[in-house]
Amino acid sequence: MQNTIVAPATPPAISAIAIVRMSGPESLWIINSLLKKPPYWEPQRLYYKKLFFEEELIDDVVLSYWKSPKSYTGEDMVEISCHGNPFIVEKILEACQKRGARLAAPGEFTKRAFLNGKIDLTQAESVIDIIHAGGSLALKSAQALQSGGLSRVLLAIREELIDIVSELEAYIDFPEEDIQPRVGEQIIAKLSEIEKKLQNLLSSASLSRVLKEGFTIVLAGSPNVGKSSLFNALLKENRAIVSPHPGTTRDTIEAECRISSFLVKIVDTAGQRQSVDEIEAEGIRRAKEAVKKGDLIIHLVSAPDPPSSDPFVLDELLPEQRVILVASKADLGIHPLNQERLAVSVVTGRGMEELEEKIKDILTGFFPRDFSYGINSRQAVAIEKVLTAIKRGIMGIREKRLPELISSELRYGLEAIGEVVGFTSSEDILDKIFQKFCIGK
Ligand SMILES: Nc1nc2c(ncn2[C@@H]2O[C@H](COP(=O)(O)OP(=O)(O)OP(=O)(O)O)[C@@H](O)[C@H]2O)c(=O)[nH]1
Ligand SMILES: [Mg+2]
Repeated sequence: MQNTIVAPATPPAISAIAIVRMSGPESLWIINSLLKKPPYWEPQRLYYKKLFFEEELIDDVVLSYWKSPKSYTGEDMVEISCHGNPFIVEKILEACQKRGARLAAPGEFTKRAFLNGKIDLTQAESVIDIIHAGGSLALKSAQALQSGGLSRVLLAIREELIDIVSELEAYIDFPEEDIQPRVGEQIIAKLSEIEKKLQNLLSSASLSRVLKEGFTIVLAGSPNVGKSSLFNALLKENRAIVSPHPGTTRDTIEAECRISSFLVKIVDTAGQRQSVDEIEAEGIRRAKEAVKKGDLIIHLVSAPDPPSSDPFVLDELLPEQRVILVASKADLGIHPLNQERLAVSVVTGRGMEELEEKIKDILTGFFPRDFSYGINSRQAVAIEKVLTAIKRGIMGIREKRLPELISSELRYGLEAIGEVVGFTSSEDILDKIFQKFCIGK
């Protein structure tokens, strides 16, 4: 752990500037060994220097020094900005390694920051979310976690739990005494408050999934109603084959794009009809699957035609699923029975803005007004454990169990909170978290 690590912090591509980072006690010594005349280092200042390895010029670079503990990792760090040429980056990495640094593992800088107490585990996890955020709400959520939003809530709960546990454990010295009913009621009230807060946190887990993976929007309807045409129009790219033959789309086709500030995955499906063709039948089965998994369904009919009964899609929607009813090909006229639907034409562009606006409104509606961040699945599993402990605690008091039994339930809850913020974390959990990172972060 004490050794010095080095890694590129920028991707291996030709660019204006590339950055190499080094962290560990030998950082300054190593960089000095690559300079003709090392400067008098002051932390967080920039130095313009020529970098050499054994008399050979590597590159003109800008260097900065971050002195322990005031650095990202908490250790001595040096950052080297060089010309954005992967070959130069390679040379710098090689030189640092020959002087004793070792190539960092993915996420090792952030892991060191965690191990050195610079950040807790939820903050470390948020770093990867910040890097991968695909929309402004996802970024906002990651930033709230980064600033310790989740830890603050959990640590406050932890304090309250510790108080309750010590109150309960005071009874252990007086085995003949029961918990007074009034005290029991007070503890139940406090635990119920905590229960509510935990439930709130847990309900944000599914939102966090859609923020990261994107909302799934599925286009569904009978053959030839213009699903693939709308798919292409939403993507602003000619992805799916469009043809006047009903049954053109066989397989489901997915593509990612952004609508407003949301990352979305749009799925084009095979038109729903009774089919004799084996391949088309499979496509229709897949379309139904896709509809079941969609966060939002756009159901299309052809505007000029009388609506045919379309038993496959609308009847199978889940109650929590949201639907936008669209009448496509509106440039060809609108049948009176389709008047209620949103009229759209990919030929004239009619209704496209309204459709995107509607999608945006529905996606925004998935989030509570005061939405701040979404927890990830690891955090959700541990918070679930805290919730179970709290529920058992409440039950224990109601059923007048021994105070030490109740307090030991609550102690499980404390442990699980420790798991989330990283007070107790096994090496495999850390490995699992940090291996998702990129090298150099
Ligand atoms: N005039 C007009 N024609 C359209 C419009 N949208 C689609 N079409 C035409 O309708 C036909 C069918 O369009 P597709 O997008 O392939 O329909 P689909 O629903 O994907 O059809 P399947 O894949 O067979 O289920 C094509 O000839 C399109 O050019 C529109 O807005 N206006
Ligand atoms: Mg199609």
